[in-house]
Amino acid sequence: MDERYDFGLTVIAEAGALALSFFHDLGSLNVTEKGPQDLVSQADRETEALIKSAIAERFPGDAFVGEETGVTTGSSGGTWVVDPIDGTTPFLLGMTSWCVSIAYVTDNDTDFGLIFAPATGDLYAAQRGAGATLNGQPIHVGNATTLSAGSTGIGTSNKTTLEEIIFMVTGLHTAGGMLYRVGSGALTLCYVAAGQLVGYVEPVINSWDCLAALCIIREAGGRTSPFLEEFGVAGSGRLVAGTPGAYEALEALLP
Ligand code: LIP
Repeated sequence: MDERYDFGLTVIAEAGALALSFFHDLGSLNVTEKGPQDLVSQADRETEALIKSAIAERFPGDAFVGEETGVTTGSSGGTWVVDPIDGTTPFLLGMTSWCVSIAYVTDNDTDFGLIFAPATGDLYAAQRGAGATLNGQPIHVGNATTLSAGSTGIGTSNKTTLEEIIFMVTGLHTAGGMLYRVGSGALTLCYVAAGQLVGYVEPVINSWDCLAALCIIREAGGRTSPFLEEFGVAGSGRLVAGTPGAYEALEALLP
């Protein structure tokens, strides 16, 4: 496992450097629409290709799930779950809130999660049972017991209904909370791990957007909904994560 963790650290640094080189030359990017408000560019595709080919070369028996290339089955029992650029919209707008996200899963549990935000240089990392770090320093969730104690991240995408948005925002406002959103679910979840947000909720999020960050939050002392058990390595569905004391209030924000 340590071999894969160390490899993950190397490959996320390389992937982040490649994505950053595209970020510094946004004008030359070929951008297409996968759906309403859902963009993809050469940067997403080439960054995923770099990660996927490095894994296939080093661990040919491992399975792979990536936002841009879908599922590649394996024989080892391990699966890499990758979002090459989470926060594609802020990335394409020249904003810094985007990241590379890599999780490694065995036996229906996440062994480690790595999230690198190249534009700021921040690396969030956690191995199951070993705690969570930001740039090598331990991080912990906050001690909020109510939503009014701080801000809460709310995720939306073209899969979110108007009713769900109204329900979440009404609940948060009624509870005295504040809404926080920067366009990257993975990175916002890391802010929960670092004690900067009370929690995060999203009615439908993809595995590649959240599995790495959920491992980081749990290792930082937070509570998360059982996303992997409920939806699997390549699934999507509801997500609740936050401080243990505010978890139930966060859960009540989803219809
Ligand atoms: C998106 C996230 C967004 C989240 C969406 C979606 P993308 O990913 O960053 O914050 O709410 O569910 O997954 O398209 O930027 O990789």
